[in-house]
Amino acid sequence: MRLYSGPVSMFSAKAEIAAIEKNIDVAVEFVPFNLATLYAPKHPDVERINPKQEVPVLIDGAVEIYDSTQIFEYLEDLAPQPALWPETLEARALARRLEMESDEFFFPDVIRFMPGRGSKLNNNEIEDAKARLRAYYAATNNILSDRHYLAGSFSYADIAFYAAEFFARFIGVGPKNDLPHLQSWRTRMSQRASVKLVMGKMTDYLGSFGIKAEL
Ligand SMILES: N[C@@H](CCC(=O)N[C@@H](CS)C(=O)NCC(=O)O)C(=O)O
Repeated sequence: MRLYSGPVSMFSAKAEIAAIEKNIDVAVEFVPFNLATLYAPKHPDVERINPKQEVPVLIDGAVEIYDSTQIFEYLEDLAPQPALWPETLEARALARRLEMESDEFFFPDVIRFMPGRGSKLNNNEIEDAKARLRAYYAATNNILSDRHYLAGSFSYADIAFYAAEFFARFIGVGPKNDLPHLQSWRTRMSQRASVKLVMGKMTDYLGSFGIKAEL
């Protein structure tokens, strides 16, 4: 199995963490990337397989897929144990909802603050995005007030939000230190071997450019 990834691709990190959690051997290959020109030139396999020309892209024999959430589903079908969607219908629905919201609602606001992008926002847009992020952190802290993981058992929802929140923190729009359940959850997550390995690589990469990131 080959996973095309990028050294600061949080979507690819999601896929790699999930594969490790499932004890699936995966060869991770970084596509051309640098902090100035980003993802250029495109890797030929990424160009061929993903019409959006984004990583992650996964090849497993005849299977060629892209998109971190699609990859989650494939890994779950391939290696059902340990299960990374919760057991009950309700908890599974919640995990899927939170996984989607992290990718499609939370992260797009985070990425607005990437250096080079923020300058395109006017003051109102910046304040609105910051308010949405604060609300998201508070809501997540509430969810975690009676459980160790977002949908009860450790799931893809946790992997997705950890990767996105890591990104938010290193670009300076992470949560304040007044959300204890969120903080405990992060500590719990950062102690997982999969997270240490994958996010540790990203931390080292960023550190080599003087950018401080922390698990
Ligand atoms: N919805 C996609 C998003 C993937 C995505 O945005 N990938 C970024 C890197 S994290 C990318 O490859 N961008 C290519 C580009 O900016 O040219 C997923 O979940 O995999």
